[in-house]
Amino acid sequence: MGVSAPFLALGLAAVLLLSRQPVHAYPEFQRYVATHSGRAVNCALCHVHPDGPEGTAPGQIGRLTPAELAELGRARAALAPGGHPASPILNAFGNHLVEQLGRTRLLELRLAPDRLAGLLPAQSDLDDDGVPDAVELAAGTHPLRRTDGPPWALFVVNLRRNLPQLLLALAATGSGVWGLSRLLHGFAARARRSVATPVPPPGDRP
Ligand SMILES: [Ca+2]
Repeated sequence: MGVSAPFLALGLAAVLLLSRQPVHAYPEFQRYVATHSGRAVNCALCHVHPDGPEGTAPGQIGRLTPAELAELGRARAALAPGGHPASPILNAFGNHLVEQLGRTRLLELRLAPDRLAGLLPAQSDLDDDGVPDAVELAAGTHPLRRTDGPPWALFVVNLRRNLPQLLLALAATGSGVWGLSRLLHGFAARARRSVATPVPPPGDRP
């Protein structure tokens, strides 16, 4: 069944309206994460530049080449999930959000930023530090920095990942300590025997 002309025009108008709106960050998410995590969170959570998309610094709108502006336009048209956006003003996490949710849903979520983390794939872990993106978002840590994460979660993850090496090191250390103690014990026993049976002077020997 074909799409009627009025609906097509309405959809096109909606796309144009969304794609022509002023370019700016979505500070509602940043404010929510900062407030509820107690951590300082800037625009670098989702954008290339920590001051956001507007300006002439690298990663901001004023510095984009014509090809990058065209890529930006394609990314901004990714209204539905799965659009494979590659916005030059967003980092990998920002593009991941658009990929997973679509811009329409993200715009809606500005009114309920507390729901964003819960809508991300549970297993998604862009920096492969073992802490899912959703957990990092809720904790206010950066989903693209392996060394930045909830301390206890990172400790548990690293403990699990390095447990075999840790057990080997403990076994090697225990074995070394046991061997050294046996060696010292042998020296001590030999010294005691020497004291118990003193060597007679040369003139007293048979
Ligand atoms: Ca992570």
